Amino acid sequence: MKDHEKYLHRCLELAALGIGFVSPNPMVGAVIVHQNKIIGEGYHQKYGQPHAEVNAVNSVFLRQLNAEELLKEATIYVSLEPCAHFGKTPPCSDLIIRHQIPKVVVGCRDPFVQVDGKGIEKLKSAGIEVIESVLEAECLELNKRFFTRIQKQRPYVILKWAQTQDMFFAPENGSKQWISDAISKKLVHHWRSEEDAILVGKNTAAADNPQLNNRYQPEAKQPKRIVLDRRLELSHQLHLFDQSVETLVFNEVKTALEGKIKCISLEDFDLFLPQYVLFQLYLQDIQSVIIEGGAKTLKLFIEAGLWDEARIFTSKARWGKGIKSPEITGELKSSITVGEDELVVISNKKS
Ligand code: AOF
Ligand code: ZN
Repeated sequence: MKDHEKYLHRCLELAALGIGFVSPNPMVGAVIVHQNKIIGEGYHQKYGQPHAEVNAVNSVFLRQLNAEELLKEATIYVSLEPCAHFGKTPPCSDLIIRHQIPKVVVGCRDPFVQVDGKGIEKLKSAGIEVIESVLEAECLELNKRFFTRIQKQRPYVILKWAQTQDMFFAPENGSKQWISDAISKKLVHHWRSEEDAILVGKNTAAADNPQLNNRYQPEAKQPKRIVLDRRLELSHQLHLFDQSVETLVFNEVKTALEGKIKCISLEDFDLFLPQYVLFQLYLQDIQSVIIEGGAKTLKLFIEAGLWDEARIFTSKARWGKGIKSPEITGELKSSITVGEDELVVISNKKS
């Protein structure tokens, strides 16, 4: 069992390299082992491109002269159930069967309707030994965005904000004032490349004129921008509308917008129902979203219980006045020091 866990850990490490590039697919890693030695490995690198198992099998052929023979005595470890369907690529379960790999160790099942146990069934029907649920909790955690999208028909929602020691979020006069440490800022930018989209409300867009990109790693994947602007009152001179990435504007006006700026209509009765907004993002294949403010927008999602994770930076500053930061309760996931700040991550077990 210990060996199974060791190789599955490697699968998880490999899988995680796909973060930001494979959405709305899951991150998947695969390792092929022959007589206790890794003879091949691979991961799903980019949406639409080969799956982890394909890359792992190909790597055996690149590294080993007698690949075909070795595979017949090998075990393939995969962090997610091998697929059973013809999607953008042929089924991975067929690939395993074709190469007569006799044993498959799987981290967790794939809930995608076209797979959902069918990959494992296919393997077993071909006489292949399948061991399931090794490091299952870790595999589920790795693909929390993918599972949320499939099981809840909405993106994984991450709330993010910074607050002062005395729980203030922004100055009362609506001006922009940086709260968190410079290192926290770099971390936030890094997070932006890990998720599909960043959402802000109208007031934050107008007051802060945010770029919502990862400026520290310009070569990294940049997230889509989402803004809630019911009456389309925001100036198009704002950074948000610079056409550098796809930008979705939720509004009631229903005018056609240009280029990469897209309009998503709200009916009067919809207001900014968080459910509606998230379902529209789901329809756009957005698998995860960071909600970066302001207080009103964050509260909307908190009150609806529609969030999965909150990442809150608390600085050492005390303001004594200002706009109060949102109140939130959930399960403490972690608490670390980032520069001068305290970063607390809370997860919502009830969402
Ligand atoms: C695997 N291994 O590495 C991944 C899997 O459109 P396609 O062909 O890329 O298929 C996408 C679906 O395949 C995706 O929704 C998920 O169910 C599964 N992803 N499966 O065997 C992999 N990335
Ligand atoms: Zn596959």
